Amino acid sequence: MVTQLTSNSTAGEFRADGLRFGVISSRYNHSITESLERAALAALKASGASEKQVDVLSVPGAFELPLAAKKLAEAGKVNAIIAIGCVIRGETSHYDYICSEVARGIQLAQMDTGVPVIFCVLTCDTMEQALERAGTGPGNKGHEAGLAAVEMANLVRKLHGTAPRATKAVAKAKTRAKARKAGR
Ligand code: INI
Repeated sequence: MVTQLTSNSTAGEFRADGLRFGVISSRYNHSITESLERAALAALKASGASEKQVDVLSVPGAFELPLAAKKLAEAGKVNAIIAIGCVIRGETSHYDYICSEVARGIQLAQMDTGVPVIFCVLTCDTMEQALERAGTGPGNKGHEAGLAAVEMANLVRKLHGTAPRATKAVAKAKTRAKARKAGR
């Protein structure tokens, strides 16, 4: 049977049943990150995740998110991770280094491990901008990150489920073709 790669069949679902999540929050700009964390946890809960299904960790700043995410992913206990941080542009180039390394590191962590790591790191010019993206309501980026985590966890689980079957089917077809050639 061919699985249709349409948005209906593989775009993932928004149910958290049977899934486990990791939430890693940076303490830097804590007033913002705690609001993002709250919204992410609320989105997980709204998707059906109980507290037992979610591990919450904390790191000093956004720069530490990639390593923590990679280690958590490698531990093999979660289906998706939400990496939360807030970097605000200052007078120096520190901001640019942190932003690019965090984005790159998070992407590497998910590509190396196969565990989705959702990028919930605000990169803002001002605290006002950060407050706008971490306010109450669905505009909060933590909410978006929670939903993305559930969707990606479902999608990866689904794709893992179909790959071995597809591989087996191809192997069987090859065996049959060989047997036909050999006249058996
Ligand atoms: N960490 C942040 O998460 N946000 C920032 O805005 C920030 N600034 O501006 O410096 C920041 N710095 C700390 C950094 O993430 C590391 O924790 C630190 O350099 C130790 O490695």
